[in-house]
Amino acid sequence: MADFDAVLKFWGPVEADYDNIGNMVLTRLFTEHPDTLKLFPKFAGISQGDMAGNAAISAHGATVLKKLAEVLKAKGNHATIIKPLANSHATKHKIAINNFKLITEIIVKVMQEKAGLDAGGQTALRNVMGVFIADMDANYKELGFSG
Ligand code: MNH
Repeated sequence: MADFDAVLKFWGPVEADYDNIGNMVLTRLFTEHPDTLKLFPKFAGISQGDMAGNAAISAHGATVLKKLAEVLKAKGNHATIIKPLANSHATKHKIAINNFKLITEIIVKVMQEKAGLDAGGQTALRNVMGVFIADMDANYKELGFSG
């Protein structure tokens, strides 16, 4: 089975609860990698203990996961989805590529816990994110962003 489909097989529980799963992904990213929080000016001042119940974090987590769903459902034909994303993350948000590797491992763990993502699904998700990150990086290089 193609990696995109192998991940989509486990997407139901994520899709059913974008706000909560999205919050879990970002809260865990900010907790395990505190420097990533500094990249989000709009979340400045939110303490670790308040993250789980923070509506703005839930809303942004949902935005990220919905965009990831678009990428998964495009099954490789994602150039037009990735281009504006690379543009904003390079030129506006200034997010170095390594951060996408960090969030990949967080999404793997959260989907393992909340969606039952099994070993095959975890490998498939890492593969999909590897392609996503390589394509983001190619766009970053075109833009001259060294991240
Ligand atoms: Mn990210 C905004 C998708 C990973 C930091 N991100 C957005 C937006 C989408 C999005 C959609 C809103 C539209 C836009 O500005 O382009 N982001 C993703 C996806 C992944 C992702 C699909 C990976 C999966 N983003 C990351 C990572 C970081 C990050 C990793 C940093 C650690 N993103 C941002 C910041 C914004 C943003 C900062 C702007 C937030 C705001 O102020 O509204």
